[in-house]
Amino acid sequence: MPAIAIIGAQWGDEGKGKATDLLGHRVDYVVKFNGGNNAGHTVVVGDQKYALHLLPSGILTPGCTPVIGNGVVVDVDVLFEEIDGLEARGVDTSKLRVSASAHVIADYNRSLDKVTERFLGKRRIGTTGRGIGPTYADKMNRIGIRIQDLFDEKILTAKVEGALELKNQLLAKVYNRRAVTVEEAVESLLVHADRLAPMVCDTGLLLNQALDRDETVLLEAGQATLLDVDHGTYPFVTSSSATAGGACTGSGIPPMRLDQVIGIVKAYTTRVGEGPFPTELFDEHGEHLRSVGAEFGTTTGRPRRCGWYDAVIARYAARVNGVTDFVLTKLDVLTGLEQVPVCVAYEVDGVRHDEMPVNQTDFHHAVPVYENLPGWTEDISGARSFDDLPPAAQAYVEAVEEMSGARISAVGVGPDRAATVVRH
Ligand code: 2SA
Ligand code: GDP
Ligand code: MG
Repeated sequence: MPAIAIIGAQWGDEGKGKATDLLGHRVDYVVKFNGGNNAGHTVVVGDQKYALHLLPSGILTPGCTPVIGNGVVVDVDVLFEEIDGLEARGVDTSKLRVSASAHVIADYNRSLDKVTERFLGKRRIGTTGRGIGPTYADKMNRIGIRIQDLFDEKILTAKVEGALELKNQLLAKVYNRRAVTVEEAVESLLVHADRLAPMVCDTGLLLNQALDRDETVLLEAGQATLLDVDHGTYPFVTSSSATAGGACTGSGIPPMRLDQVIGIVKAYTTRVGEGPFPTELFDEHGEHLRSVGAEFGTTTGRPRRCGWYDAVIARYAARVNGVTDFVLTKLDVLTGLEQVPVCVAYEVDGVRHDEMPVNQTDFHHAVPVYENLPGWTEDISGARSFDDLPPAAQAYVEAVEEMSGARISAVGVGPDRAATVVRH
């Protein structure tokens, strides 16, 4: 399988990091293609726990080359903090390659993200405050700073001047903040330039040449389908393309070279930040999922909103991404529940919807139609084959598979790399 994409099928935190890490030993390159250090992937290897943000999860697999693709926005300070943190724990990061065309998160965009959220008040998005939105806005506005600009101070200064022209007006006139000087912005952008230089290359060329040699490339999404700027619950989304299409634009690998799209889907649903969430629970069941599932942001520590599995969303993700296989994660978290409701459709103003309503207002009013599936009490964390699962857990997996539009190839039964039931 030369090119495989791993995509989040819900609102993120489905366990993409673990899935990527699991496949790591079979692949030559792992590519992050969207987002930045808003992402948080927790990977557990034996008694070691790693929280990755900007670095692709493949960095933990010796022999695998991690790549930061052109679709990523890079906070260079965070990049080196993360590299130093991993090196201190004995992880070799020397193979890392960074796209010359990736955009850079400047200090002023980090500040703008935070100040905009405060300014929006009740209309805030609930961003991670990492400067993601303003940096992608600059990219689309064609006033962004790219990695390659960091190696020519004259060009960088001219670009920063251009970027700050409007921004300083906004900061001063709307947000009542002091203006940022070109000199201070350039100085902070250049802090790590020398250290960064040897890692930078044309990653699109690198990856296509690897595919020409029949090597395997794994494209790892940050965030997820419902947070995608085009296909998500806009405006409560991130600012990048987190779906399979984004895997191509964010890496330079053409669509016809993608062989497999793996959708990662949790056995229930979570969301962090604002925005609609039809199956959200506000009772003791929601509390159960949050505490047993340890549902707290990997990047910000925010408690995640929790709810039942939503098959409408899963079918939507299967369609938008062309999912060939699902990995159903965190099935163990459902253990002990008498019954497990699963949302099979919505009702909006008395009308049944089997597909995601295209109109955002309808989605805000969607009332889940539930089917109740029997629960199980047996500890499933030691299961390694489908037959090891109790009949009710097997039936849950089969029912969810039937509803969700693609086969479930693996099931997660614990955070550890090994705690996985492989079916196909
Ligand atoms: P941003 O910062 O502009 O990307 O925020 C916009 C929306 O995207 C959501 N978002 C996320 N949702 C889930 N997980 C994410 N990563 C971290 C994690 C989050 C954390 O793995 O736990 O630690 O809080 C992530 N990143 C962005 C965000 O909540 C906004 O709704
Ligand atoms: P990502 O952003 O999609 O990579 O997901 P996160 O790492 O933010 O959140 C997923 C969390 O669930 C992490 O803490 C993982 O260690 C954990 N996890 C992944 N798969 C499983 C599983 O099958 N069972 C349990 N109990 N935890 C899991
Ligand atoms: Mg996460």
